[in-house]
Formats: sequence, structure tokens, C-alpha cells
Amino acid sequence: NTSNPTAPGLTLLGLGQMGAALAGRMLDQGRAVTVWNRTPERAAPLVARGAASAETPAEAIARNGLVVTCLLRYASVRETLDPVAASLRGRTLIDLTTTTPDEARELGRWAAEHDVEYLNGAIMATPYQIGTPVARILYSGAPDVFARHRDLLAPWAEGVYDGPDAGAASLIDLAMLSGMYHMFAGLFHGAAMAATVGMSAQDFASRTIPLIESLVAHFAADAAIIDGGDYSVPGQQSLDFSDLSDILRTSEEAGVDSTTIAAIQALIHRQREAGHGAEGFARIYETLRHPES
Ligand code: FVH
Repeated sequence: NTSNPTAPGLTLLGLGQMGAALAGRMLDQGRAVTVWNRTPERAAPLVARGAASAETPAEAIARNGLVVTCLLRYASVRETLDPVAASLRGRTLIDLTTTTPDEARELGRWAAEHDVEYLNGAIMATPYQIGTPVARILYSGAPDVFARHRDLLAPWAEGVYDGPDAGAASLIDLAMLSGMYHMFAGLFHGAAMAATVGMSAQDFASRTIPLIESLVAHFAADAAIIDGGDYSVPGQQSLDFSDLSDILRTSEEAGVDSTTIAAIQALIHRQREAGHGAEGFARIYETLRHPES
């Protein structure tokens, strides 16, 4: 840990698994870091690595112009910051707590009312990935605040700026997680089906992973079709062809819960009933995007 006295310091509020990883990475880069945590004992390993510890959020905030929060959820951010709003005046707040987009926007309004510069951040990494090439942090909010802090934040992850709407980073984060959870739920459903003929989940995984890997790239082609709005582009699997009745019936006959696959079948049927059966599977996007139409 070679300390770098010319680099600006930062204050980190919240030393859970992620907050500790963020603080540790900055200490490794020689940055002056002041930390605070509701349960003070969690600061000790970081103090041993060179962090300064503060007894209260106000004391921690007073030490630096840049204040980063990484707490459990939005309520804990407000619980921590509301009583010390005056001490944040004129400083920069970056909230890396997972919040909903509206919560991020509300915090943006709160920050503006208290004369605090604000960026919302959404961490797309585990604590162990912080500082590695796979880590990304999405930021949204004031463009000049991102531009001024981009280099300072770089040791954590590649910073991706998603525009001035403070809720955008959070929304994109949650959208990506939605895709991930749907994919895993589908794989778990398949594993449950395969288990009824004696296949282990591990065998099912090794059989399925190459198929999924070969198909993932097709998402880009579907995305181009969605953006273009023409679902009749030749070469696609049609909605009539994509009928999932066989999968649904087999799942039910095998006694496996069919909630996930039935939801996809319902989306397909909505579009077929609207006369789009000859068009591509990506057309179900229209029902998701415009549920009332
Ligand atoms: N861990 C991960 O893989 C994910 C990756 C994606 C982004 N998340 C988000 O990061 C936020 C923090 O997550 P974490 O992993 O650090 O969470 P914990 O280890 O559970 O630590 C929680 C910290 O929050 C403090 N805290 C909780 N409630 C309050 C409160 N009312 N007032 C003040 N602080 C509070 C807690 O303090 P303590 O329990 O040690 O006293 C921890 O410092 C989170 O939004 C993830 O979604 C991480």
C-alpha cells in the first residue's frame, strides 16, 4: 500500500461485503479513505490496511469532498444521510446502494434540495470482482459530476455512464438482472424436468451449457429485429412454430411446476391471437413492452 498524498481522498459509508471491497481496493491504490459503518467493528480490518475510521457519518463526511454510500437498501441510505444533510452541503454524493429507479430519482431531488452533487451507481459485480476486468459500475445523474469523478472511480470497475436521468443506471441494472433470473429459472425448470427420468442437475447442466452458449449470440440478432420493429424478417422461427404445448404438457405430466414455461406460452398466444403467428419469436417483446395493447 503505497500512499499517494496527491490523490483526493474519499469517504465510504457502509462496510458490508461490497463496501469493504470498495474501500480495500482504493486503499490498495494508495488513496486516502475514511470509513464509517453502523457496526463499528467492521472497520477494523480496513483501519489495519490504512483507512481512517470515523465514529459518526458526519465526522466521516467532513473529511472528504467525495462521499460514497454502499448500504443495504434505500431506507438505510436515508436513515444514515437525513440527519447529516447539512454536513453534505457542497460535497459530492455517489450512492452505490441497490435502489429502484424512483428511489434513485428521489435521492437526486433530496440531494439538489441540500445543495449536494449526486450520481447514482449500480454495481454489476460481486465483491470479489471489484478491481478486476469483468467489473462494471453503471452511473447516471449529472454528466459533469461523472466526468469529473470518472478517473477517481476507475480502480473499482469500468464506469459506464447511462445519462442524466438519475434512475437510469438502476433501471438498466435491474433489467439485466431480470434477464439473468429468467434465464436461470428456465434452466432450473429444465433440470427439474430432466430429474424425472433420473438425470442429475449437473449432467443436465453439462448437456445444456453448450446449447445455451451457441444460442446466446442470437440475442443480438433478435435485438436488431426488435429495434427495427419488423418481426417478419425471414429466417426466424415463427410464433406458430414456437408453440410450447409439448413442453408444457410434458412438464405437467411429469409433475413439474409449469409456471415459468406457461408464462412464455401465454405471451406467444397473445401475439398469435392478434394475428402475428407467422412472425418471429421476438414478437413477444411487444406484449411485454405494451401489455395493454
Ligand atoms: N454483495 C454483492 O454481491 C452485491 C453486488 C451488486 C450490488 N450489491 C449492493 O450493494 C449494497 C451493499 O451490499 P453488501 O454486499 O455490502 O451488503 P451487506 O454485506 O449486507 O452490508 C450491508 C451494509 O449496510 C449497512 N446497513 C444496513 N442497514 C443499515 C441502516 N439502517 N443504517 C446504516 N447502515 C445500515 C450494514 O451495516 P451493519 O449491519 O454492518 O451495521 C452494512 O454495512 C446493497 O445495496 C446490495 O444490493 C451488492
